[in-house]
Amino acid sequence: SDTPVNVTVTGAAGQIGYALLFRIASGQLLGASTKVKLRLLEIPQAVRAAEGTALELQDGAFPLLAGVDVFDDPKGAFSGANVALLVGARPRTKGMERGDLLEANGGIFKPQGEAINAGAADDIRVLVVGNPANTNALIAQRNAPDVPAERFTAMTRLDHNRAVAQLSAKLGVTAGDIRNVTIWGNHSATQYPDIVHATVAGRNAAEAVGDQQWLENEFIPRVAKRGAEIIEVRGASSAASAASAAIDHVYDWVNGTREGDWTSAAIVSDGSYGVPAGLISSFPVTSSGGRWEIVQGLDIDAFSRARIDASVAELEEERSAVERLGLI
Ligand code: NAX
Repeated sequence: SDTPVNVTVTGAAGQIGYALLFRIASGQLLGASTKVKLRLLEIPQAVRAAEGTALELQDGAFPLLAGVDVFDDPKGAFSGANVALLVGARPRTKGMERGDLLEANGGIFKPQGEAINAGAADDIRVLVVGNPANTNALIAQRNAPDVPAERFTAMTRLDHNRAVAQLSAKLGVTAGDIRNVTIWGNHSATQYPDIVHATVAGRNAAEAVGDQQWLENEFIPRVAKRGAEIIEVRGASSAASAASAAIDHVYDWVNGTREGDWTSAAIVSDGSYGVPAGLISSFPVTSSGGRWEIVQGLDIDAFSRARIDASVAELEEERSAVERLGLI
């Protein structure tokens, strides 16, 4: 269509932002026939750097890019937003307790939720990337009471893609041959990457691997701790892969998941699989008609149940902590 879609990106001057913005501008977020207008939000100290990125975006001469505006206030940045990618967050610094981290991020995601509530477009879709992503998404969602809760999501697609990649490497196939992998729970070290229902070329993947030791002692911890591995090897945290996963998440949300497959996204729980309603937790999901749906009816074995429960318990603790802080 000729009307551009307004895409707001926070943390635009950061390293994920740098990788993400060029892929959005090239049409990979929404498809090759949708014009986009970028609205970049940064803190005042980083606005100049964001403006530099805006100059580079202009120099890309992207046919679908209808404009780039830079903001230092959430109200302006989210005004008219159709898609919002919340990447900027307060990182955990040395000696910081989890409560301090949640409080500092509450100072970011509460006003951003309020600004989305006040001024975003009716079809707003929000993806939170900035950590702790699930609980930051919960804070934003609960501060946007006029927006349907289902429009707030948090990113576990990078974890999902990492799981697919590890499994495909183990089986000597390409990522596209793997289906029905799930990340459950929190985007944290407690997440549960689940291949019980995964298939490779139509065959059960766990059976094809045939090695429960590998699954428990290599696959699960490697996926859950992949972020630390990247930092150790690259000398900086995941950026392009995180941007790529954010693109995948929004693209699938808008355009649908492929037939016979599902993906993973942290969405507001409706109580499915015993995950308390209202928590933003990762599930196996399909998308069609622009809506996520939780895949129903999967058998959950005892091993999976314990892993899911542990990660969900962590999310409940985080929710209690932000309740105590008055953030939700
Ligand atoms: P950077 O530190 O490079 O960039 C963050 C940017 O956010 C900075 O430019 C900062 O000025 C900006 N910012 C801070 N507060 C802001 C606010 N209130 N409004 C607007 N902008 C603000 O971090 P980067 O590597 O880009 O990572 C961004 C976030 O993604 C981090 O929280 C990180 O932990 C998280 N990640 C989440 C992942 C996921 O799978 N969900 C994976 C990758 C990544 O680790």
